[in-house]
Amino acid sequence: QDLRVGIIGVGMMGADHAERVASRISGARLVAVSDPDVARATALATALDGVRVIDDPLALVGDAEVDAVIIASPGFAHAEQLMACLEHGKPVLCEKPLTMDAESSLRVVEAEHKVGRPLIQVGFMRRFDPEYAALKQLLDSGELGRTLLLHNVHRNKTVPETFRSEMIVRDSLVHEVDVARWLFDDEIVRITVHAPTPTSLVGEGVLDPQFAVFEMANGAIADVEVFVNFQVGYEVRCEAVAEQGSAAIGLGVDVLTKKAGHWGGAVPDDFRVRFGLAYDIEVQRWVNAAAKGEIDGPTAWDGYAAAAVCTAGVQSLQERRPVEVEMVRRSEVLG
Ligand code: ISE
Repeated sequence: QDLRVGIIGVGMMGADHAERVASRISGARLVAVSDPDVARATALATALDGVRVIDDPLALVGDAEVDAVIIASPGFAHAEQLMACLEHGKPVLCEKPLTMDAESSLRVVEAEHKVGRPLIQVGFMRRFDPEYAALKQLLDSGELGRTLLLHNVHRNKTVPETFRSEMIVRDSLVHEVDVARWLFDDEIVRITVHAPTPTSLVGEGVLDPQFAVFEMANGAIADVEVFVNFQVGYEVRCEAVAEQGSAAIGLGVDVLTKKAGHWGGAVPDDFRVRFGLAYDIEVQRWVNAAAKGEIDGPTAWDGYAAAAVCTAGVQSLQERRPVEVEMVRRSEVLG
């Protein structure tokens, strides 16, 4: 019996997941979609066989024919939709950010804890990217000694005009927040977000690029350049520096081509290409786990921790100073 999946939000990412579930994921069937843009949802449902449009996202969550939910709506809509999934006891894969700030994320973590079993998986897909996974494995093996530093680069070709300075922190930088927590297996205790004079290619008041420094509880440091209007294409790199060596991923070394006086390779346009395989692996593993009522990936706690760091990050950006991350202790909430 296939897992019957409903998707809330069929913008860029939701539509990508819809296509993925409908065509590439085994053991799952897309049965319903919901989007405030009903025409968009209807067009998508019509193109795929056997998919219903349910106007109200909360009705989709409660629908008897929906076993599990993918939330790909904008971040501000997540809290309510996640709570509904918990009420109905339905496994959910929620795109990042979990919610818009630390407080609301903590409420989600607490509500899930009351349910008594993990139902929420957060869409930090980089953990499933074969390159990142290999880096994690290498660092964990101890072969390079203790990891001291991470250098990260995160560039988008362009973003919509609605993507303001705070979104650069909450929607883009948040990935490196998760990567740093995951690779170091540690919490971030302080964050500083610097902003050089912005590129002239963004709207008034948008701070792009940004340069962030994360200080880990164990004393390690990660730096990140985020530049979401890079113009060239989508690039994500990470270099770990350890006591006995370094390791880098995301160098884009694919097929090196020489053509008409040039040499090089392709730069992808966006994350759907660069992380296509990561999303496939993420969703397949989520489906396999959800069929058993489980999750298999970043948890609501990871979403909360990332939200707490981003809340401090936005403050740092506004006040131009290092900001301590305020987080409750894990044992206080989860026992
Ligand atoms: C987007 O929302 C994502 O989540 C991508 O993974 C990220 O790289 C991009 O910067 C965001 O705009």
